Amino acid sequence: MPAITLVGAQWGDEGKGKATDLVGGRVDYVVRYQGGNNAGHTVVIGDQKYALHLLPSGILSPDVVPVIANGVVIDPAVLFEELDGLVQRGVDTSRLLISANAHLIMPYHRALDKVSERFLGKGRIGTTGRGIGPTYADKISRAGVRVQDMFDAKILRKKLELALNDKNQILTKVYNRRGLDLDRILDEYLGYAEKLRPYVADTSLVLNRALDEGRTVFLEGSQGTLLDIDHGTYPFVTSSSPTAGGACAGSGIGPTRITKVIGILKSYTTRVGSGPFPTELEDEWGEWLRSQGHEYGVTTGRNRRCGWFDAPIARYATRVNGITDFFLTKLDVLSGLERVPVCVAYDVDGVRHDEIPMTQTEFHHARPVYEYLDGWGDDITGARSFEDLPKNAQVYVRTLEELSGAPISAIGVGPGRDQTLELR
Ligand code: 2SA
Ligand code: GDP
Ligand code: MG
Repeated sequence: MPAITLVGAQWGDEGKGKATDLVGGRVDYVVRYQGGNNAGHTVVIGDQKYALHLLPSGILSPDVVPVIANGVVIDPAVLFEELDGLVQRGVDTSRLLISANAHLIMPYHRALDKVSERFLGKGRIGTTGRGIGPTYADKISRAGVRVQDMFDAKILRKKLELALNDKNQILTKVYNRRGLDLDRILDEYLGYAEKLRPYVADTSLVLNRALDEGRTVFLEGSQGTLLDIDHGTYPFVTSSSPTAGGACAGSGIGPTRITKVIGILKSYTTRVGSGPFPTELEDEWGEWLRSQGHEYGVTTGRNRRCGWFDAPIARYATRVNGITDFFLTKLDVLSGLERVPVCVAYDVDGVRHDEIPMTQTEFHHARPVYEYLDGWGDDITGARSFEDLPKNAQVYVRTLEELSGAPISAIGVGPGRDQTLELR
């Protein structure tokens, strides 16, 4: 059986958590392959709402093996807090597997993330402050600390000594902050080691064996395509590869095993943090979308920036991820509009661009070219098939499908598990 990848097609918060939870009943493994507790995935089951930051959304499905793979960065304190919270709510978390190669977020990563953002002032990225960027920076510069390092006190001490030599200099000399104490960090992380040990596995081996045995592996992306370190709106991106290519490196599964790439696409656009956003609405319509769609950060509670649907972005996501199917979410949020603007291209300094322009400067200058579709007044949260949707909503979906370049195979009309229309 195949591996399936799910990616966010915009700037994150498209509804990936709900989509993953929906397939949870049909797959055997759900794998996080990048990012860390910067993610905020919401799953609503009946009257219960779960906000997951680090754990794969599949943890809520009793027959799924949830996996935190090598490409993820782990803050152990957050991991145990999230696990304990679920256990208290009666969720069985014992099946979780964690890669020995995943990197650890250390206290100095969190400190550096926060202090460097403050230092950047208006030029800040708008990170979640969880230490994600500094942890990946250490990984790439080969100075990171991995899960397996926690099981050898000598190695952990040595790695921490090396790291703190450098980080404490930066914290004290560059940012005028207090340095961090090695023994305190060592004690704290050695304390986590024994709690973590039962979960640790060679996850790449486990997943490949599972595929050999005909099981289905679902690779759950966090954040989104435009936040990708390579393909996103750099430098206003996260420090990992949420795009479909990242799923292979982040999990140790070869690309030939992935047969389907599902793009999660919101019926309009949102973004958290700084950076270009051509369809952003800084007027009452932006506020309308925010309140209708409850667009507030799941991790930080920040207001999400809101705008109309942007087709060049959806096309770009189709291209860089090789999307085979879209799951269109939050269609219900647009109910009540007389007409719905859709950005079909950009005007960049007087020149029409049908695709995302090549350079950052051009993208910063991009102004949306809108076409207007007729809206629908009816509440659609009770619709259970495509035919239940008002005609104008059907036209909206078909237009987005055509503009985005891949078939829409499911539509979300509410946050609940049952509020989904399957098209094929
Ligand atoms: P970071 O912390 O280094 O990954 O931040 C870098 C950029 O990536 C953005 N980012 C996100 N964008 C949308 N949603 C995210 N998760 C949370 C959510 C966000 C929240 O689901 O609501 O609660 O604020 C997420 N995580 C990272 C971030 O805004 C920066 O632009
Ligand atoms: P993720 O980061 O992509 O998992 O998305 P978030 O959980 O950050 O944000 C998506 C929000 O939209 C969550 O509050 C979901 O419960 C909610 N949601 C998902 N799909 C739908 C939908 O089709 N309609 C509505 N109204 N809400 C949805
Ligand atoms: Mg989110």
